Amino acid sequence: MNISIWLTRTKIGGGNFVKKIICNNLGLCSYYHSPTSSTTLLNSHLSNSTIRSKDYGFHRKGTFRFLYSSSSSVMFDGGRRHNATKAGGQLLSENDTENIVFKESQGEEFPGGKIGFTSEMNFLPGSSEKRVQCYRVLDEDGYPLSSTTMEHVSKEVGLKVYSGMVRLQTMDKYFYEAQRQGRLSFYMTSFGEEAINLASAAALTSDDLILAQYREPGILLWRGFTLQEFANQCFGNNAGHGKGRQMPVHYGSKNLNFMTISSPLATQLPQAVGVAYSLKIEKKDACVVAYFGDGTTSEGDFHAAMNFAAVMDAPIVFICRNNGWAISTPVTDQFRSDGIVVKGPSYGIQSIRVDGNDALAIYGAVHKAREMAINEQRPILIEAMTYRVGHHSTSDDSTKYRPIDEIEHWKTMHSPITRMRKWIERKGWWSEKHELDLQSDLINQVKNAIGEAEKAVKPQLRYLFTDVYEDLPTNLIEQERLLRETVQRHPQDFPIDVPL
Ligand SMILES: Cc1ncc(C[n+]2csc(CCOP(=O)(O)OP(=O)(O)O)c2C)c(N)n1
Ligand SMILES: [Mg+2]
Repeated sequence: MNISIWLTRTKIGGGNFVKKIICNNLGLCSYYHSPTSSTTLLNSHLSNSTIRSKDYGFHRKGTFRFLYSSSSSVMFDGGRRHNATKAGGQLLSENDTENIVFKESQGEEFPGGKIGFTSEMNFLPGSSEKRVQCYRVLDEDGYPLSSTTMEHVSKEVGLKVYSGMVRLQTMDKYFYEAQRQGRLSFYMTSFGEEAINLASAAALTSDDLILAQYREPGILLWRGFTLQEFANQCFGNNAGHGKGRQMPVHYGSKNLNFMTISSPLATQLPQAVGVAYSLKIEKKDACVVAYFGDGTTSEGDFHAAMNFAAVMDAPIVFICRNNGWAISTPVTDQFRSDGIVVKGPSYGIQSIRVDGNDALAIYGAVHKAREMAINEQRPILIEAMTYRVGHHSTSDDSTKYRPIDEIEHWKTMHSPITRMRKWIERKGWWSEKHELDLQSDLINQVKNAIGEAEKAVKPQLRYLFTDVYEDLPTNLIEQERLLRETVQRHPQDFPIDVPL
């Protein structure tokens, strides 16, 4: 039996790389390694007895095994006899086997590609005990990890990301309070998820189109949506872009390439792929970025979007904010997989898990993902691990279904804002004085915006029916007539500040 095995370029310890291993059914096994050319060639002995072996993986020193044709075990006995170790006496590590691509003479050209056969009945495991690790740049104290690869962050970007996070937090705090005082009908905060918001926005260009869920207003903030515009939308006044036709926090901005939020979960995802496909057709130097929560991945639209993006090679970056909760449903009741990141490869999508409370990790991963999506014309999935520190919305009290200690722990020990502040302070870019000035300035700006939005005139009743059709269809003309009649009959049931 002739078998060729290619091992892709893989770090195998000691700074050396295995680039290629070729195995033939020879009686001898020889092995050599060249650190300078980064090439390793292995001619290995393949014995029938070892093909039948059920003992997969590594065992004693000097022997290593590979999975063959997805299930049979092929043992390359590079043991003591043949001295099958790398330069420096190291054995190939278990990780090396993960990158092996097998090609063999047996098998069938099924539609979609050649598949080898096995005599063993093996079911693929549903999940792995070893969870996918999280890419991180800064530790909890804002120190870069010693071995981390980090995208360069300029002082300007670093400070803009940090002050944007504080701006978002301050806006959330005051808008939330305004809702508690009965001045706003509804609100949703992004507490704890400020880094995902601002650092991902910073890694994009303004040409990249955003289709978000609802906990990502920081992207708009980054792009220049003003506090007044946020307040106008939330108060549903005449100056708001939606003229009061949407619930608060359903922002949108054509100028800023930010598609208006819609409440039904995951509906933005297949749409986002369609938009990405249009960018591809037009050969634009831009991608689409679609945001969504962990709970949203249970919707069919998420899966449709992933597959659609993969087969169309659409330039899109999917960013899942895994904050642990979908209102009161914990992730443990949401899926049995190791989160979201593992779902990507099953659709053929390159994926990464990132520490969502580390602004620099998010910045680096999104920057790279954007580059790959555009240059290689393909979708990328990012799972950003975080925690929803606030209640789901103002209609929720999360202390009813999760311990207050847990919330406090994430709020105090894993704050993305504190972590970023420590980093910029250590760089000498930020001080206590800067912080105090920023805070007081922001508080004034937010309070003013709320005051102005509250005073502004409400949209006229007729706007309920405009802006969709050029000529109003007869059913809507009829609905408007009925509405006006009803308001006249029951004026006490309608807000007095809405001009008829
Ligand atoms: C199709 C659909 N089903 C249910 C809801 C009600 N709903 C609104 S938000 C939400 C939870 C979503 O959780 P997740 O996607 O994790 O986002 P998070 O709120 O945690 O940011 C649910 C179930 C909805 N809006 N749309
Ligand atoms: Mg969630």
